[in-house]
Amino acid sequence: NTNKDQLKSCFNEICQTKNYHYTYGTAGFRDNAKRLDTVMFTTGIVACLRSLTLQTSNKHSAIGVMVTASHNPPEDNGVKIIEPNGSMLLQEWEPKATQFANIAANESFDEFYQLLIDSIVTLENDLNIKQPPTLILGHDSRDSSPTLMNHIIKSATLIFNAKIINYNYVTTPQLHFLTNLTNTTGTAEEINYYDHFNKYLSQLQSLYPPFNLPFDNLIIDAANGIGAPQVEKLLFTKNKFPPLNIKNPIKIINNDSKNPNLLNMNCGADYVKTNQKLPQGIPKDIDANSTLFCSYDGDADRIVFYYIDPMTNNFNLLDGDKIATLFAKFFSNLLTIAKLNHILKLGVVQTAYANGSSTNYISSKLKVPVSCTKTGVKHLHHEAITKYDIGIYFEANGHGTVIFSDKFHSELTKLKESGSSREIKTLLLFSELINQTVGDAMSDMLAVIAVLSILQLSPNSWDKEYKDLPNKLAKVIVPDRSKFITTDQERKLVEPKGLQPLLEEAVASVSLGRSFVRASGTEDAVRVYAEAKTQEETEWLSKKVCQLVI
Ligand code: 16G
Ligand code: ZN
Repeated sequence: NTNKDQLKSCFNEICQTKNYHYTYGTAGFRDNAKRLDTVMFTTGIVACLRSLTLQTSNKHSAIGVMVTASHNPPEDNGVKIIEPNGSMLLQEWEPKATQFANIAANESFDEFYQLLIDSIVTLENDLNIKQPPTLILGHDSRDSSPTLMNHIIKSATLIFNAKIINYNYVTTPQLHFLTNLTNTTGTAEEINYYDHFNKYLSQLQSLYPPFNLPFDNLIIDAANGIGAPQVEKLLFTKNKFPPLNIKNPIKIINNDSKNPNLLNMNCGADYVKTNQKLPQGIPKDIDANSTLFCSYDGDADRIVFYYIDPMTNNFNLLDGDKIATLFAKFFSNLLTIAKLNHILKLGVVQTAYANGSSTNYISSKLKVPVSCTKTGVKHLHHEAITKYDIGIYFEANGHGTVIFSDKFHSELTKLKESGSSREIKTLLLFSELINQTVGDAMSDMLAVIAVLSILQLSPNSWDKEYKDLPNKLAKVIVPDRSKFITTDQERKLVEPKGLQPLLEEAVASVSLGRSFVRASGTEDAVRVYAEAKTQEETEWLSKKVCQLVI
């Protein structure tokens, strides 16, 4: 019903980026913030269309939209759409998001207008639309985030008269959680997030008294991002439950979210994982011997842990693989004790980047099935949800969560009614303590701490379950990365033709060798992964494969 002239002037005012190609990729749209005006405007539209489409099928229909560029540098930003149940945008809708952005950036206003009208008319033919769409919004701590968010609000309200619920500063997983909660209960407040996770942690604490943490210090590196104020609220200011039993107060470092220029600079999960070293800002007076460290990324949907080995003083990373294996060991024991191991299927989902030792440990030692999928959370999530009753999925970089199936809930609820054991209660509490909508640094942190406390495992003994093979991830700039086509969950190259046999020959000449090549989904480059029994062989293999690729 909007006045076309009014829309045109708004379109002309906001959509300054022209002659540019956008793609809704693995994690939505992501780019330098200066080029995101047009795509923010169109994303507001696509999110509203998605909401209206769901309304026609009588489904929950409030849609989430998160403005963030995660671990990218401060000058970047991005946007992603969240389904009503808190999962990522349905893949079939990604091309529509891309199409709207590119028409707005490359065609005339009239063509853009036509596409909009056509999309709305298709929907309006369905008489079930009763209300305007609802958008649930949030953004990270970047300078550009509030302005970009306003572009989304502008198109959604002007064209669709959308109802806007804006949480402003939240982490990505908080927005996923709140989107799901709004749709299931009708309303949600940020405080519900803190209450939820603290409540279930507290119940676990009372199930396993005294629930002492098996280390004296916990240091959280918040990447100078939105995770900093939010974990502060989770652990301190908004926590109505008893605090964690730890000798020294928990410290949050790199917590300057008010200074967005510092975001992800020499700190955060990506920095620590890529450089395999401590972030800046570790307090000098910390007793490293008894400290568990962790780092979040810029929007707190990724976490890695680490510790310093008291014997060697070396930095040791406990990455996504180590988190997955810890959960696999823990849940597998619980299922066995509860005699549920033949009823509920436990499995781990990894990508080709998982260290070969971790895969071997899960399948040979824990005897738990492992699947491998393509890189990107949506692929792992899909596999975990369709294959397993307890589906543990983690990328090596620290993205991941655990998903519990409907069968899990129905079986356990049945048992709970007939007076349940501590194992049954524990399983049910973990299914709440873990944010199932998406990988969540804060929730994963609490769940890992809980497992370590229950098992009384120090960071060192957690790490000792298996030893990573030496590995190297290299980046190669090539003229055209789209020439690199893979199969077998990215583990084999089909094109350029002839490359795979050469690669296999190189792999065969080192012991325990493994290597694969894939085009990055987020950068204009090709990534080369190599691992082998020794550091020297790994270096050799990595160099050899990089030469083959160039
Ligand atoms: C995106 C993905 C992440 C993946 C990374 C790979 C999501 C939310 N994020 O950041 O899971 O590990 O891309 O990057 O799916 P690459 O394609 O450049 O190697
Ligand atoms: Zn992130």
